[in-house]
Amino acid sequence: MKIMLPANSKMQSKAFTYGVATASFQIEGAADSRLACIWDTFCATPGKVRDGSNGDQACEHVKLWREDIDLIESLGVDAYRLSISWPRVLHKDGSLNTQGVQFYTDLLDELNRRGIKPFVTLYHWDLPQHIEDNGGWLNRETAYLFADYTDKVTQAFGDRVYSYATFNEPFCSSYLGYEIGVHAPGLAKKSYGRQSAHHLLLAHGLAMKVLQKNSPNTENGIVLNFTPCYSATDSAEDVQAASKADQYFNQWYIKPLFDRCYPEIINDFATEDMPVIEEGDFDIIAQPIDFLGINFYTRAVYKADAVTGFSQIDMVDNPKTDIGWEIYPQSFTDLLTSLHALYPLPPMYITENGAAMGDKLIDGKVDDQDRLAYYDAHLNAVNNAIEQGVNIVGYFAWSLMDNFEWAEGYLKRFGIVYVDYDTQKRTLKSSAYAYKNLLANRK
Ligand code: IFM
Repeated sequence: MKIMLPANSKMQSKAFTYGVATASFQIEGAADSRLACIWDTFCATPGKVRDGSNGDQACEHVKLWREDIDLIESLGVDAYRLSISWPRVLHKDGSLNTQGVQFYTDLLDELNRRGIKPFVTLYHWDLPQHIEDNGGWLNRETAYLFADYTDKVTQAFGDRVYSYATFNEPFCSSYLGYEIGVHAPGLAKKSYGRQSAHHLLLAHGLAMKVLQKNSPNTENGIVLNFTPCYSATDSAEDVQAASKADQYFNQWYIKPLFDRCYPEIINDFATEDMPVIEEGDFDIIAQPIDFLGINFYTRAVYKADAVTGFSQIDMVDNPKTDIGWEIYPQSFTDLLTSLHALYPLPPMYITENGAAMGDKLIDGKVDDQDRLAYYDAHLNAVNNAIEQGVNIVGYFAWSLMDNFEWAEGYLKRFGIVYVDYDTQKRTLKSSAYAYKNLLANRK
């Protein structure tokens, strides 16, 4: 099977950027050459990660990065999206760790030498543990520490970077990490979710100001994840439930960037769950951005719930990926067109999209036709949005290679390249060959 896009698609042109994405904690390993982060602590807490694993080795990318760049180049991509490990590049006192910085400058230099654009995310969840010990994202001071970290690394990287994203998926850091505790740091309180979200967004705004000053020629923005919310029935109650879920899980993170306020659902909050918002915060948060990154995997369906307002229902009969996420590509198009209708958006990159599948390595091959079909359907869903006038300028497959999938450990494989964790051998899956073929045949 091939990935097929309409012949006249904008996505068949070389002006459209294609890439692959990874994140520091998920691939780097070499945990002993950096400070501890919240995910080291979370992994060391029994029962938090399904297979009891951690990021100590992961894909040993710190050791194997040259081979990994060969792999990236072999796919024929235009860009590589990676993240910087804050605890690798700064010491506890906030000064630069020159060894950690060197790792990234060598990597960035090599990408540039090969004509692969580096898309750098400054925060993909690996907060230094000593900062968490001081309150982490519940402490307003962390937003200022993030701006300082941004200042130092962007000066150190000079002109090596094509694009900076401040944050990857602040929803995951705040909701999963501080509100329901299934991600690091594993805290679970409603007010914590909203407060940490506010500080993450504040940190984004502060860092954008630093980027505008230090790195005015890179494309600077933020990466948000969206799980579009649908109502289980047409009843007014279910429609309202889906709208509330959408405000809570999705709009919460984008609306302040453009409208300088949180969605209406904030008025439903009990006083003790209200985040502390200081005067002027929304002006900081709503800095102009050069691009918006969109991460999409699945949708969610809601019905009204007398206690919680909305509750998700399982679409039992619909196809799912190996991580249990429904496969529903139409919702990707719906998401992109609805965001386009709601906000004055800058150009958008799809910064993550992909699927965990139950891959099998047989005779040195992984024939992941299921993932390939997912990519085909979702790339076409993006194309449909473009045809309806949405300004999407690039697409990154998540992920370059199998890696540490957070609370699932190594049990779920999202890569288009298979990783044998015992030998660290990388094997291109059928989806990687199909992606490569799509890219090679562009005009
Ligand atoms: O692996 C993650 C990634 O770190 C952030 N976005 C979702 C992916 C799949 O769960």
